[in-house]
Amino acid sequence: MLKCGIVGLPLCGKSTVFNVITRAGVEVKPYASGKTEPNRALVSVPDARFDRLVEIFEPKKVTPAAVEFVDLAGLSRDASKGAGLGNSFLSFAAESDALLHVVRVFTNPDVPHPEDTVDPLRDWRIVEMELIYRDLSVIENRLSRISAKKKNTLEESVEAELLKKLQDHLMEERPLRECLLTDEERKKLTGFTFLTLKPELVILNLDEGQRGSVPQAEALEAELEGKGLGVVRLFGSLEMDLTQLEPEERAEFMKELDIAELGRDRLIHKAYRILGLISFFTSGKDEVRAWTLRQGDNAVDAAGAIHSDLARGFIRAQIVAYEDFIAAGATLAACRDKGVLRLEGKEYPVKDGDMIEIRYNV
Ligand SMILES: Nc1nc2c(ncn2[C@@H]2O[C@H](COP(=O)(O)OP(=O)(O)OP(=O)(O)O)[C@@H](O)[C@H]2O)c(=O)[nH]1
Ligand SMILES: [Mg+2]
Repeated sequence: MLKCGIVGLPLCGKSTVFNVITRAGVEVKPYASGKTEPNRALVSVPDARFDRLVEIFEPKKVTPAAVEFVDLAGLSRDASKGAGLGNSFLSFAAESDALLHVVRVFTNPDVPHPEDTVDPLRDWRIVEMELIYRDLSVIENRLSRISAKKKNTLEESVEAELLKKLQDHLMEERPLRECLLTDEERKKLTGFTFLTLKPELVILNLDEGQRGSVPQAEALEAELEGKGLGVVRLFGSLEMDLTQLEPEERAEFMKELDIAELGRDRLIHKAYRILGLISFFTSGKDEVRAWTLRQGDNAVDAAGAIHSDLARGFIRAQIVAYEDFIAAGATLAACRDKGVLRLEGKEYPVKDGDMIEIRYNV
């Protein structure tokens, strides 16, 4: 299951954003000290194509694609040196596939700010530095373990060389995602769970009054754009209230407040995209299901996602793109007539929206 960890300074609105995304209704209050397990929830990825397939096949069972979101304790300045509650939660961030980084833009006099003033760019940098320091300490530990050995294998020497390159990069206060790495080097690093190598989506948490030009938000947006990081504006508190309403009531309320679309759907889509994920579908009378793969995965990976037997006994994959299926009249027979139903081999790179049936023999 793919995971998104929610990070940010204390009291920036992480649990609020978690509730917006998951509709879980977790209590919004300062993270209780002594709490050792984060809030977690599975979220179905909204997908109009999937909804359409359900209408067409009228299956007994429907299973949309899902991502797990994890609500962590706030990271204070010096968290990596043990300050605050957030440090012990860095391990949960490390096991995430991507980070959602919440930054406070709202000015609520009732909610104290750990740095006293509202300054999104500064706050984003503080947390980014904590992530960098944590990666540095992981590298230092590993390097000292390697150098403590009397004799190193060639593999260890190569690894130490690579880690030193990353260390130099981090020492310049730059995240690892900005470090040029070959595919081979990346492969060597898969055993590590570097935080600054993970895809990151920044969420600006605004008050509903903060519309149009918000100079403080723009300063951070400009910085992130330069770095190629995704950023989304969200009215955290307002959207959390909206999640409590019935759909009709919600629509009415949104009209009154002049809100065109829910930030929630936008956010989930963007999170899915920055994770580099794609969906493929299996569909029939029994079940319509959306499956998650990484961009670049092939037909055998798709088979393996469904069941290891299908990967082992893989013969061919029967594939039609969702758009072609709909255009052909939404039956496989019509797709066959039009020649848009194809048989593909193991190496076929699966595309977002492929409808797949695996032919196998075990
Ligand atoms: N006005 C306003 N208040 C907000 C907004 N988002 C969060 N708050 C308030 O800020 C306080 C903290 O919100 P949380 O979502 O608990 O923040 P958190 O980051 O999870 O806090 P910790 O887990 O303690 O680090 C609550 O009182 C929220 O009601 C917002 O968009 N606008
Ligand atoms: Mg919280």
